[in-house]
Amino acid sequence: MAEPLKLYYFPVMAKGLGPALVCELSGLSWLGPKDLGFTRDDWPKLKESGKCAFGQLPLLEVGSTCISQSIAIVNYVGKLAGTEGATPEDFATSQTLLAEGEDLYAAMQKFQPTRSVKLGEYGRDGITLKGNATAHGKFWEEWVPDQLQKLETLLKGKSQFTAKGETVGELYLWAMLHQMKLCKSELFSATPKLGEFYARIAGLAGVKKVVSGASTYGEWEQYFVNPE
Ligand SMILES: N[C@@H](CCC(=O)N[C@@H](CS)C(=O)NCC(=O)O)C(=O)O
Repeated sequence: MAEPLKLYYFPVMAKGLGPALVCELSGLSWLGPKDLGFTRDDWPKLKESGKCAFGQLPLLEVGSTCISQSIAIVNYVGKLAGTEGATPEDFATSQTLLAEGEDLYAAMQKFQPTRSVKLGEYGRDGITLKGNATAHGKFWEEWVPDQLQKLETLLKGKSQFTAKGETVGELYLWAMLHQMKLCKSELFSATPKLGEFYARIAGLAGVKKVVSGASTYGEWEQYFVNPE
């Protein structure tokens, strides 16, 4: 039997949830932090090992191959498992959704508080300044609805973006939408088809297993939080 894929990340959803979902729904054998026995205390040693090309997690280790960057990780798993989109068109759609997932995540980083960084505070890098309350308000009132409407249009009246509906791009996008929905429960009130997409993916057995903390990944902490 092939060696399991090993996924290392912290117990926060942030950039871990997408890769974990993609690994679980790949049908391939994989190990996450819980079963690898990897905790935050082990991070300095792993960082020093040089296995993480950019000194950051997530890291996917496959035999002697180490893959950094969450997008590369999910694409690698998609290629191994055949979940990258069966046709050139579905492949392109999956890639589009990966990029959109990254845009949503980057925007959340700019405007939404996290467990450790409040509105208007500098991030851990000491350079990035989180938006203030006004920016936060505009983000949810203007930017987010506009992005969701564009995704609604891309769905063309369906509840899946591709024929299979479970490509790596769809799962990665879902991971970001899920983190947004935890901050705003009525997220899909103006985009019913996107709401159906969200609910359909949420109902998949593998997704339930990962999100509930019952997978090899272990339990999750919410990363983005609402202002106090
Ligand atoms: N572009 C990278 C970003 C990864 C990233 O920002 N990782 C952070 C956690 S979300 C990290 O490893 N922080 C710990 C550190 O820098 O020491 C990706 O998508 O994989």
